[in-house]
Amino acid sequence: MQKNNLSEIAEKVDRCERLSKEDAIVLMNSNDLIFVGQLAKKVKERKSEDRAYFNVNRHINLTNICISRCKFCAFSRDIGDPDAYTMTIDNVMDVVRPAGNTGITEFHIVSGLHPDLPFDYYLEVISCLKNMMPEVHIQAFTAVEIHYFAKISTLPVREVLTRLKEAGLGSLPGGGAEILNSRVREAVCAKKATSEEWLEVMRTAHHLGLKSNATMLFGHIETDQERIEHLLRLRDLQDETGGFQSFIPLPFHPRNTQLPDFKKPSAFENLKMLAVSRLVLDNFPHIKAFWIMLGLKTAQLSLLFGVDDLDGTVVEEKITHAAGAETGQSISREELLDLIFATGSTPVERDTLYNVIRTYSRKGKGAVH
Ligand code: V47
Repeated sequence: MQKNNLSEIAEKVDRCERLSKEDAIVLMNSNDLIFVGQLAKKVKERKSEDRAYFNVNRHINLTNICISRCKFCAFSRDIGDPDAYTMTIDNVMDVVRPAGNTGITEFHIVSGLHPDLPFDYYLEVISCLKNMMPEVHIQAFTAVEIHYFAKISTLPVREVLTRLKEAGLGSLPGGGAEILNSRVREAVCAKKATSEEWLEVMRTAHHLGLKSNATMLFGHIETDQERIEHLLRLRDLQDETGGFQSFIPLPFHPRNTQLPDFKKPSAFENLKMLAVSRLVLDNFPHIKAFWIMLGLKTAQLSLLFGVDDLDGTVVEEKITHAAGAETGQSISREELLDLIFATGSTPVERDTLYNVIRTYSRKGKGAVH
């Protein structure tokens, strides 16, 4: 029965036909990972041929103080906790200065919802970074943070985004989406933007010409049905705006969180989720593997399961490492290249907006234009 359904889905994929919610559930229920992966690979190749994108970026988390205290988060702290921190503008400049001659093309900034920092602080961070390194793209502030800035500044979301854009913001990261479902959000992250608010911030950003990513935090209290609904809500918004660049499924890391009894999703589950995402999100240009959360081995394999993008050199990562990630915090360009070549893919270094910086050939790993 399932085999029949799977072959019908395969025919749809061959005809470039959109998959339904029911199709997506059949895929989620299938244990035929290789079959599902092959389908996803076919779609990936249609979109990106044999390319595997990566970028040279640095993650920065301005503060871990957060009023939201989501149950899945091991990173957040209250004011006064011994390991609570907030970076001053000078701290931020000191951290990024050494990146100046590394060929970095992106700063990726995500932080807690601080109770006291004014909106002007965030504007200043962006404009100082832009002044210091004007050529580096700033991808900063999740839709949840933008929604929070609107609240603390009493400005409309549109105005918040406009001012950040004028200060030098280039695009929005995809975090804070978790599962776009009110049951799940009320249970695990009740104090922050709702699903509708998250989507509305993205809609507004896209209308202002800011591209963004979208994530999904999976492997906690959500059902398969809720995961699929999450994908479909993103697909609907993408039909409307076309502003999403990549989708990044994030496997839940339970250690040190308020949900410690969950197990980290297995490699099997991670690869299936990445493949199903590629198949359902037919209007998303890219599916990205965040190796920090998946582990390097699964991230590498994911290039054969629908993924066309690996994030990134990263340099320092706090959110997943607070929750027990066993990966390193950074990877060199050379290591990324080796890992991509081994899968038969062609590594393409990109900037944040997917402009090609360099295509690498197997031999000298030099530029091929
Ligand atoms: O929003 C928090 C998630 C996100 C845990 O846009 C957790 O290119 C797993 O959004 N286990 C932040 N995940 C990271 C993020 C991201 C990462 C890489 C690339 C991009 C992009 C975005 O991490 C949070 C939340 O959804 N998260 N705690 C945890 N214990």
